Amino acid sequence: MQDRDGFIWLDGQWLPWRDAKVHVLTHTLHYGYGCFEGLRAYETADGPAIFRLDEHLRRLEDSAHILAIDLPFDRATLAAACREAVSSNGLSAAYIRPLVFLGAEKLGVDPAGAATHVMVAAWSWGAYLGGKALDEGIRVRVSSYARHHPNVQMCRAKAISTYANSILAVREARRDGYDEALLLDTDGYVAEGSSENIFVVRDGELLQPETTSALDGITRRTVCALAADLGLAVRSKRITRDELYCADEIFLSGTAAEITPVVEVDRRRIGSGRPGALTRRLQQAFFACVRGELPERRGWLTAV
Ligand code: PPE
Repeated sequence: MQDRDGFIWLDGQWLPWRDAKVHVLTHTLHYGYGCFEGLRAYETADGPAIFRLDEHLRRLEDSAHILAIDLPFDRATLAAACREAVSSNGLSAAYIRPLVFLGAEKLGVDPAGAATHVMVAAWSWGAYLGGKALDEGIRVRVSSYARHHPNVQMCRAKAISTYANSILAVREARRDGYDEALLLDTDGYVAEGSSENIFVVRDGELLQPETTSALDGITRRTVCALAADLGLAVRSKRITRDELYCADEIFLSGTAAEITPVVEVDRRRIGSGRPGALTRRLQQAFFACVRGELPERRGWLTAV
């Protein structure tokens, strides 16, 4: 990632890509305390536009607030940095990464005295789970690791430290020949993928887990709204592992993963073993939406 041309925003300044560095004694590098966002800009008929920019920045503020970190920049400044990260790097479509971290002013677990820093970078990032994932679906395994209990790590914050758990899970899954991991909560109910929320379809009904141990995903909220547009209600409930096995359709939602069908869980075929009809409809609505083709949803796009 480091050896590229372009510009990265750090603490209010645009730096040449290769010069956007931190010291090895950076607090967040040692203890993982900080938070981030992931957004996408899509190509639309009116040029590149960022999808749900305001919602993502609001979640970044919420994440910082949960971690009791004072953000040194307001939403308008960060919004401008996100837009410019796309335009100044000449991107027509992009993944955008704002990150809040604590600096190298001091070490020791208590971060008092470490300054808060914010960076924003953008680059081109294709299909997150591989080229075929969106069309053909993926194979997942239920992880041997549980997702965080809300009193261990609060999952409403998109905190850097929650991702060590995601990394353990995804590495285990990939080593075992699967594409992605699904994590249960500490009570044994379905929580989320290592970096996606999950939806389940059974008998025409769209179900999702409650978000106690899962990120309150913005793509998840988008899916709920698009389902409502199609006349479908989404029900939030506790979902068990065997409900997954008996689902007609399963899909994952996330900014990076977009809408990825799941065709196998723990070596059990889901539905026909092909992406389901409802998954396809929601996928089509989603891509139409992010590309600005749904007039009633253009308000979710911010021109770059
Ligand atoms: N759960 C987790 C744990 C998660 O990381 C993400 C996003 C989601 C749910 C979906 O949230 P949303 O993007 O708001 O719909 N994961 C981000 C990080 C991916 C990465 O590898 O980095 C993302 O998709 O941007």
